[in-house]
This record gives sequence, structure tokens and C-alpha cells, in this order.
Amino acid sequence: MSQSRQAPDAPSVAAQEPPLAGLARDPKVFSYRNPAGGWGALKSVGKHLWHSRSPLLNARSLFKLNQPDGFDCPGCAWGDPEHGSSFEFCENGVKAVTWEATAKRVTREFFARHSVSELKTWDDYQLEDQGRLVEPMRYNAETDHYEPITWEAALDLVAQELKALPTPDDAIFYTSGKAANESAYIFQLLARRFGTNNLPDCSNMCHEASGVALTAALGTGKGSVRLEDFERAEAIFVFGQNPGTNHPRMLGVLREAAERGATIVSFNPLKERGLEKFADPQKPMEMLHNGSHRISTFYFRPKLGGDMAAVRGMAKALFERDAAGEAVLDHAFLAAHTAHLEAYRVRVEATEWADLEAQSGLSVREMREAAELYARSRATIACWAMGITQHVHSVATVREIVNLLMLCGNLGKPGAGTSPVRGHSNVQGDRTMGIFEKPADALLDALEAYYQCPMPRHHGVDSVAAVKAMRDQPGKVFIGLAGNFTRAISDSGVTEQAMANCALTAFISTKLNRSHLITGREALILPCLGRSEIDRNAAGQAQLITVEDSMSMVHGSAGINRPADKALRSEVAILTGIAERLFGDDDSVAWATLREDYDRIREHIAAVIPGFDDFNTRVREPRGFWLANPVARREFDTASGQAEFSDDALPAEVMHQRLAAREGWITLQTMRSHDQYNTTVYGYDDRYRGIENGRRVIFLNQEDIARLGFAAGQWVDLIGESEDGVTRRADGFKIVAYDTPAGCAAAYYPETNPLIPLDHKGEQSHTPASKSVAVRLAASARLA
Ligand SMILES: Nc1nc2c(c(=O)[nH]1)N[C@H]1C(S)=C(S)[C@@H](COP(=O)(O)OP(=O)(O)OC[C@H]3O[C@@H](n4cnc5c(=O)[nH]c(N)nc54)[C@H](O)[C@@H]3O)O[C@H]1N2
Ligand SMILES: Nc1nc2c(c(=O)[nH]1)N[C@H]1C(S)=C(S)[C@@H](COP(=O)(O)OP(=O)(O)OC[C@H]3O[C@@H](n4cnc5c(=O)[nH]c(N)nc54)[C@H](O)[C@@H]3O)O[C@H]1N2
Ligand SMILES: [Mo]
Repeated sequence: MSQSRQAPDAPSVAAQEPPLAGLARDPKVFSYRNPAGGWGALKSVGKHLWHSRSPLLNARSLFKLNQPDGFDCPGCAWGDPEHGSSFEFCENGVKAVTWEATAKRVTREFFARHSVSELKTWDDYQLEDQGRLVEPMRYNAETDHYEPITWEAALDLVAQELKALPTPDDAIFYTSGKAANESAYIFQLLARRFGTNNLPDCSNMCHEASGVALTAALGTGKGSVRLEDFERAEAIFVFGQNPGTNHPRMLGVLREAAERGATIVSFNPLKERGLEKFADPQKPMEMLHNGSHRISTFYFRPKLGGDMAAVRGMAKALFERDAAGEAVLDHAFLAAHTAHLEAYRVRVEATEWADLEAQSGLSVREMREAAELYARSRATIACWAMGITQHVHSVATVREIVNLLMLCGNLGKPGAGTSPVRGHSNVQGDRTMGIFEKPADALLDALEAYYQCPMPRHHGVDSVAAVKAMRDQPGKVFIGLAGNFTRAISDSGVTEQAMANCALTAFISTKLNRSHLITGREALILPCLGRSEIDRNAAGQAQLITVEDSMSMVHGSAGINRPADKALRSEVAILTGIAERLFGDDDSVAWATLREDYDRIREHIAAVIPGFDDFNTRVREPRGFWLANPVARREFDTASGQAEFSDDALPAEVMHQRLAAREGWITLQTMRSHDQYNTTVYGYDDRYRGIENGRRVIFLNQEDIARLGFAAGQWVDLIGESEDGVTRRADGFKIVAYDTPAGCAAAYYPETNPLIPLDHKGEQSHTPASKSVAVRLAASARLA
């Protein structure tokens, strides 16, 4: 056992965490009255181009973004139109590109100047803002500095540490959704060839609940709609998502839908600017007149974790109307394509309106109104994101959304279906490539048949289980393909101690982040090419990579910029380099040949992964190809062969109900500001929410501020639950009075991750429940 558990009164594990620099800022609050997008977005683009110190290079990069001959935007996973050119303006896509194509570099001199202990006091913004990593570095515990190491020695060290492990299951292979299909395929092959399914990924912290719920209900874990369905939908419901910041290109689609008269309905405790009003920076006339379009025709504001109850309330209203003889349900669809409707109806009828109101925070009238909007539409899409998937009862909530869609036949017809809007640009593709700790036998069979070697059958660890394993059994090897695992996952204090227990931590990264600073006995930074850069093989030929978006479109991506440094290697080169050292030259996988020509990797993918026949030809078509989704044909690969209703009971109480009785406690959601990409912080502003020059703020309902005995503008420390003996706190947050439902607070992630116990996670999904965290506030020693 490691020393991760502490007595409640011991010094807090998180006390070491708050980055001093971020703490010193004094955030300002202002009132943002303009629509989302618009001039503010253009101004911000200019600022970020300039800050990258290579504005011209970056301006050129932007014109190749999401073009058939360019590279895939490293921002979100929203789809591209299949036809025509699509230079889609997206402020946050610009930030993602310029952040990668910066002229700044993190050199060996930088690491000589700054010890790791010193860098640990820097905040996330400062670390990444140093620029691109350029050469492999190894941590020297004696000097407390990272020092240069050759690629050969670095890869030797990884292989040596892996070979020294007692069992293959002592290795953990983490993937962030930035990784392209080719790297992801090689990574899972490396892990499995090594003998483990320990392939946790960022999906475990993200849309896992969607995958679990959709697979159980419909037989496939992916969304069923394509981009053109948004052109035909009569209603679009957006649950728990902030597209204005996180999927800005989706706003254009919503706005077009609104213009042609579709009903747009949002469910969000916060009034997100992007969902209310949007001015398109690509429509100059509109901007000149400062016009903007209302996006959400209707806006419901449930309490945190209240969506399952809200949707059930809608279903209850529909069943009541059906019982009264109104033609609101699609009985033909229900009879032909669904199973277990009666059990569901019984469950819904047994759920009391009073309980639905108490849990959802919506009134019966509002739930009936939402049901009416839904019933009126003949084709409805339901979109959702983290506001739905990061709760304890997220799987049940997603299933309830699917239940609702089924009631009116909104599956497998134009303009209707499920749309879990994914996060990372290739997170969906990574799963398709086999990045999954619980692989299906079919995948393992296919791998065994193709490579003629055995694959491990027992399941591996997901992200939370990986932390527990490292906490409880020191000496593991952790390899991160992209991402910032240590910072992204919950319970930062516990996680940092778990990572420090490792024999080796090695990260394949483009930018410096906190994961690099929490070192195992050995630690390596392995810097790689980014997506915007040209990836050449030994013969000088540029390689193509591929990605899959949220609508299951697979397409190519080719970098156009010169690599940030000639020492950088591609992800595939680094991974195959490790594999060669582990398995030798005459391995059944010819690793070196794969590195030399990614077409060969795609040949392997075509042979092993269903749906990729003729991959190399099809991916070269301008917009790629669609991985057909059987749900779109009303085919359901479930036990019954039908779309299955679930009849889960409502949770007895969700967090806001539990905390109502605990004096001084409040439910906190941890979310993204407009100036961040997950743990990558581009700046200290959150324009649409009216915050400037700081991230350590807590948004609270005015009445809660008074009830808790504080005042707006006051500094507080946030204290989390400690029933398991771990003290959890994050210090120094400024109170901002905000329009959020009573009992529901909000603050930015990752600064709030120290507050979330590892075990506070989704049932079945094991996703940290980062949208319903119990916290209490204490006056802070930090004075204004
Ligand atoms: N610019 C930018 N783009 C991104 C990212 C980024 O960080 N920056 N991250 C990418 C990734 S990996 C992901 S997963 C996505 C994330 O995209 P989002 O899911 O939009 O991300 P969050 O900021 O976590 O926003 C959660 C939203 O849900 C609402 N919410 C919280 N709890 C509840 C609830 O209980 N019920 C309801 N109805 N709403 C709730 C919040 O008020 C907020 O509007 O974006 C992707 N795109
Ligand atoms: N409290 C709380 N925690 C959360 C969430 C939340 O809403 N609240 N959201 C969760 C979600 S949805 C997600 S997806 C995770 C995100 O978790 P991750 O995906 O692990 O984190 P990122 O912040 O996206 O990773 C950023 C790092 O990726 C590296 N990188 C960037 N581009 C590339 C590339 O092209 N190649 C390589 N090799 N490296 C690259 C850079 O070094 C950068 O520092 O966080 C989760 N954590
Ligand atoms: Mo995500």
C-alpha cells in the first residue's frame, strides 16, 4: 500500500496543488451583452494569432483547416459538411491551431533553468505557453531537472522498464482523443501484443456513459445522425452542452435550423450565451447591423443532475396524453422496433410528479411544455454532452433520452436520432481502432487471426481503476499517448501520489503540462509532431493520417507546416520504436514497415476492423466516407434484436437533494471556460460568462451566497468530501453572483479536480461525476 490515505486532520493532499501563479490573479467580472460569435470572436482570433508569434504561418494554416487537402481541426469532433468547401470560421478552432503552431520552444536550456519543483508551482497556462517541446527529456531526480536524452536511449529505457515488470498488466497505456486512427491502432496493438488490455482513455472521463447506454439500448455505442439530418430535423433538443464554446461550428447548424423554423430546445442550468444568441462572423452584414439570431427557442433550466427526471416528466406527460386518446406516440414504430415498452410505461406511471419536480428542479408545467414541443415535431434529434455524461446516474439518463426518442419513433429516419456530441477530434475514432479496456471478443479474434499470436482476453483498467491500481501497487509503467492524464482525472492529490508510485511515467506530447512534472522513479517526455505538421518518412514522403468525427465520417488529414523541430518524431515512429525494442525484428508484426508507410497500417486496419474495407482508396475521397450505423437502418444489435426501453428507477436522490439537508454544502459542476481546451488553458478570460483575467472563480446563485454567509467578490476555499480519510480542498476562489439554480454552483476544471473523490463516479460508466461534486465553502486566507 502506498501512503495515499491520510487521517482527516493531516495536511491536505491537495494543499501542494494550487498553482501559485494562477492564485495571484484577481479575476474581474463584467456584463457580456453581445451575442456569441460576432466581433468579439474576430477580435479574440487576432489576439491569439499574434500571441502565437507566428501570425502569418498561422493565418495560412487556417485556410487548410478542415479542407479536403488540409488537416483536421484539432479542436472538437463536430462533423464537416460532405459537399463543397467548408472554410468554417471557428474562434476556438483558431485557438487550437495557433496554440500548436506557435513559434515558442521549450528547449534544454529551459529545463536547465527551471527545476521540476519550481515548474510545479506554475499554472496550466504558463506551462503550455512555453511553446512546443522539441527533444526527448529524462528526469534526473538528483538534480530535480529534466535533462536531454537521445531518442535511442529514451526508447531503450521504455522497453527496459516494460520488460522488467512482473506482469504485462503492470503496464498502463493511456490514450487521449487527439491521437489519430493510425497511432491509436498501433498503440492498442502494442499494448495487446505486450499482453494487456490496460487501455484507459479520455473517453472514460467523457462520453463513456453514452457508449454504455447506447450499446445497451440500440446495439451500437455511436450516435445515429449525420450532419444532413440537422437540415431536416423539426426539433433539436440540446441537453447539457455548451456549443458556443466547445462546438462552435454546431452553432451555425443550430442557427440554420432555427432560421428555417425548427424548434431548438436547450436544457442547461446556466444560460449559455451561445445557446441564446449567435452572430455569425462569416456573415458580415449581420455583424455590421449587430444582428444576431436567437438560437434556443426554448430554454429549460434543470438543477444539476436533474435531466433524467426532466425527461421522464416529458415521457409521463406523453403517456398521460396517449391514455387520454391523443395521437402523440408512434405506435407503429413502437410495435415494430422496440422491446420492453410496457415495463417502461409502468415505471413512468409509478413515478410521482412531485418526485420529478423535486429532482429536476423544473415544474410540472415546464415538463409538460417540453413534452408538447417534442410531440409537435415529426423529426427530432437529441444532442447531449458532459452535462449529461458526468453524473453518477449518467447511463440511466442517456437511456431515458433514448426512451423519449423511441416513444415518437425518432430513430432511423431522416432528421431524427441520437447525437452524443463528442469532445476530442478523434476520440470516437480511437475507440473504433480498439482503444478500449473492455474489448469485444470479435476484435481480439480478428487480431489473433491476422497476426497469428494470442491476445489477452481478460479486461483491463479504465481511467479511474488505473489510478487505483497505481495507488495501491507501486512500480507500474504508465505511458500516455497525448493528453494530460494526471491533470484531467479526478482526485488530483490522490492521483499525483499514485503517479509518483510508478516505476516509469512516459508521455508522448506536444506541449509541457503538469503530467510531466509528477514523475515516477523514471520519467520521460517524448515530444511528437502535431497534426498541423508534415509527417515525412525516411524516404521523405509525406504521410497521411485519418480521423473519425462525431457523425462517424472517416477522412484523411495531412499536415502542412514544417515540423516545430527536426528532432521531433511522429507518434507512430515513437510507438513502433518501442515495439521493435520489445518484440525484436522478426516479430509477427512488421513494425518498421508500418512506420515507413501509413498505407500499410491502414491495410492492417482494413483487415481487422469492420467497415474499413478498401480503406486506402476510400479515405482519399475528398470528404472521406461514412461508417454506416445500423440504427440509421432501424437495425438493432441488442439481445432482443429491437430497440430496448430501460425501466430504471429514478435515483432516490441526486447530489443537490442530498446536500439540501447538509448545512453549508452545495453541488458544484466543473466545466470549461471559453479560453481553454480541456487542461490546455489559452487564456484567463471567459468572455460569454463575463469573466476576465482569472480562472479561480466560483459561480453561485445570489440566494446561496447569502444563505452560506458570504458576499459576491469574497475569496473562499473549496473543501470537498473526506469520508474516506482524504482531505480534499482547492484554495482561493472568488465568488461571482450568477444566474444558476439554487444549490447549483459552477467552477472551471481542472483547478477543481482535487475536490472530486476517485470513487465519485458513474454507475456502469465509471466516469468521474464531475458535474455533481459536493463542496463546502470556507472564508479564504487569500484576501482581495
Ligand atoms: N474550445 C473547446 N472545445 C472543446 C473542449 C474544450 O475544452 N474547449 N473540450 C472538448 C471535449 S473533450 C469535450 S468532452 C466537449 C465538452 O463540451 P461540453 O459538454 O459543452 O463541456 P462543459 O464545459 O463541460 O459543459 C457542460 C455544459 O453542461 C451544462 N451542465 C452541467 N451540468 C448539467 C446538468 O446536470 N444538466 C444539464 N442539462 N446541463 C448541465 C453546463 O452548464 C455547461 O453548459 O468539448 C470539446 N470541445
Ligand atoms: N473536473 C473535470 N474533469 C474533467 C472534465 C470535466 O468536465 N471536469 N472533462 C473530462 C474530459 S471530457 C476529457 S476528454 C478529459 C481530457 O483529458 P486529456 O485528453 O488527457 O487532456 P487534454 O487537456 O486534452 O491534453 C492536453 C495535452 O495533450 C497534448 N497534445 C496536444 N496535441 C497533441 C497531439 O497531437 N499529439 C500528442 N501526442 N499530444 C498532444 C499536449 O501535450 C497537451 O498538454 O478531461 C476530463 N476531465
Ligand atoms: Mo471529452
